[in-house]
Amino acid sequence: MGNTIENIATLVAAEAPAVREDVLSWVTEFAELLQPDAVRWCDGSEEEWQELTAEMVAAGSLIPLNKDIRPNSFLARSTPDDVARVEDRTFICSNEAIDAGPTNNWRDPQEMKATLREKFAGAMRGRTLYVIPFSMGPVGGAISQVGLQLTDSPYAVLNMRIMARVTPEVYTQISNGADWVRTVHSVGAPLAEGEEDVVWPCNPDKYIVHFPETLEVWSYGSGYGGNALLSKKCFALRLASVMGRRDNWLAEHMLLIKLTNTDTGRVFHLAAAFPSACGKTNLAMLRPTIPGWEVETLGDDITWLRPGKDGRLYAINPEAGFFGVAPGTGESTNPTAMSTLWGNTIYTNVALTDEGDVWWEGKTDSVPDHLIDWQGNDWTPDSDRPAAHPNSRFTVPITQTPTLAEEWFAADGVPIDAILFGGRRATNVPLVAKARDWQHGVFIGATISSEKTAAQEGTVGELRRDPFAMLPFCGYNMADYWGHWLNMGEKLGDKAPQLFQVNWFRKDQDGRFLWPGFGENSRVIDWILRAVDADNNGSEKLGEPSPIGVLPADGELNLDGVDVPAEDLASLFDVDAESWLAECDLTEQFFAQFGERLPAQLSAELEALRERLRAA
Ligand code: OXD
Ligand code: MN
Repeated sequence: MGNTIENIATLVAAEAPAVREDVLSWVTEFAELLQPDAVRWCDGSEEEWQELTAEMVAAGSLIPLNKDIRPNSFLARSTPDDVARVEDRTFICSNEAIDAGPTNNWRDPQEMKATLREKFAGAMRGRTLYVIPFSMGPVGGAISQVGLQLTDSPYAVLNMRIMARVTPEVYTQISNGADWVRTVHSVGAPLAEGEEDVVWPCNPDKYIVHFPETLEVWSYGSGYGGNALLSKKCFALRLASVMGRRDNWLAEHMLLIKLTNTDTGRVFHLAAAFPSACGKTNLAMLRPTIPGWEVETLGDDITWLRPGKDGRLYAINPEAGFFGVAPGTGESTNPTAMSTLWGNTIYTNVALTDEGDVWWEGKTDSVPDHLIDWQGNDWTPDSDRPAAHPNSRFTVPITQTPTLAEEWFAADGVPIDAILFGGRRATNVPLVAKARDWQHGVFIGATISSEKTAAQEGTVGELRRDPFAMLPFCGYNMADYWGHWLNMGEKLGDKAPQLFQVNWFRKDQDGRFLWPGFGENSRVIDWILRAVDADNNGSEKLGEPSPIGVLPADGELNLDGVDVPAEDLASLFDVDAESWLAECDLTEQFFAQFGERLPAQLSAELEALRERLRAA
């Protein structure tokens, strides 16, 4: 069975739009290897969405939700072995191991390609190969990039249509000479003649592979999230970080928001890096509890930043949708997200209600009496397992966000005033600190960490390092990445945004959070932006120096209407020299693994910090 090489080439060419020769030969080469039964050049149209959702519903792979409650929305259920990104199966295959660095899994690119060619051989038998043309950022924008994804997963096609700008204009852009990124994905589940498909095809053997020198992603075996929607973590972070270093820009794991001071009309833009599961989506949809600020959403996960003609740093959210974690998103914690999810949404691994709506832990305060859980089984509040998988997701167009800033559509992005680095720290790190300068800010970003919880491997309380929240997402040697940040700062000079460290998660000795978080974080952002404004307009500077950065001076943080006892406030900003010095020793050990690649400026920052702490 299967197609012969000759008729596969015909199959590829038959419906092909007008594309450049290198596109046609790339698709043909992979089609010959993957041996699909059919080839479909996607265009991201409404008809395509209707057709594919109908096919998937008929096959049992999507469950349509109640149209009166969630119009044009569907539920997908994965298999229990395909529910998250697989970091131990994620590889950076640079020519030299040192260029992937000690924090990435490295394999020789030629050997990896040989292994994957074997996996890919015939992997799409009985399936359709879809070609997805997508733009990251507005098509043709100054910071945007385009790519193609080959996939045998209609689920990936539908999700990509939400997460990226899928449009035939990309074919035209490529034909007009645009560089493009090559990404290939197969679930690794070929069908024999007459074999019936399963609801969620995938393969126990998974490979998420990046070739940074040739800007390619080859992904095999998984249909889930970042493993399969290659525009997201694979392209927009791992490959884009490499492209950014080459071409003088930055690809970051950051949310992006616009803030308007409603008294002065002044507008600010802020990007913020937080490790996964630190409430980025909540901050992207912040509802301030203090008057004076309007917050609008630009992005919740990834930000690309590039110096503009005026020398300032401009940013876009390259994505077009949210792939958000459902559990914990609810009316009380994030009403904006809940309104965003009114329809046109794909849910994966959440629970189904008897009315044909979705539910997950934290969605509502009351728990339904009966549900079908994420694995398709009956569920009641007495069941001893969660109804939705902890990493269950919604995929929703960003344009449905009630708080979306109109600048999300701006081709050339928004100028950035401040960048925040946050971890989840129970100890040491204060609620907010302003970096002394860019180099100190890079040191802060490089040392982002969280204490391990019982849910992670290792000793509880031990620091899990996640520099710039990029540990799983940096496509090259992390030390070179820090060097690139230092260079960018030099280039930006006095036009560089200000850098800050924040920590919403500090606890007292009994494990109680010292800061209420959520909307109250607007108080911290308020201080940050007033500090930035004061620096920019030459008025009296805010804050007072401490060994670890500039802290709000007494009375500067707006605490009107929030009950934070004086002792808690003192603890939130306490800088204990002894425990910081102990942490410096851990930082030294952490830095040591990067050997000679570690920029000298970061060792100098560590020494300077130690000196300031000893003098305190
Ligand atoms: C994500 C992550 O899914 O950071 O966005 O893990
Ligand atoms: Mn993320």
